[in-house]
Amino acid sequence: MAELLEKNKLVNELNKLSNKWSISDKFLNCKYEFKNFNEALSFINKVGVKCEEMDHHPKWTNVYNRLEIELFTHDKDGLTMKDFDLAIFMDQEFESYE
Ligand code: H2B
Repeated sequence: MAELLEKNKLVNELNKLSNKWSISDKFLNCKYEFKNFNEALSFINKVGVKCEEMDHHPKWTNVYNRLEIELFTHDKDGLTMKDFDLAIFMDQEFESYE
């Protein structure tokens, strides 16, 4: 089971992500913007498969071409490497939508 990350480790991991990510309270947040709804939906479907494989599920809100994501490890009530591993995967996937 992934462990809660300490403050200095959080900053270190955040620096590895695109600048679309930020940490607020105990959540890792991101806003992606796509060309249109279809692209956003395609991203959600692709990343959704990975989430299921990882057994780690985001809270996300889609409005047309925008996708707001909140990552958090419920079992630990905070952020763990699972959140950052998923965030890196999302950033890599997003590159093909830019
Ligand atoms: N997703 C997220 N984001 N955090 C969790 O702690 C979590 C999850 N736990 N998906 C998983 C499912 C857990 O409830 C199951 C039983 O493995």
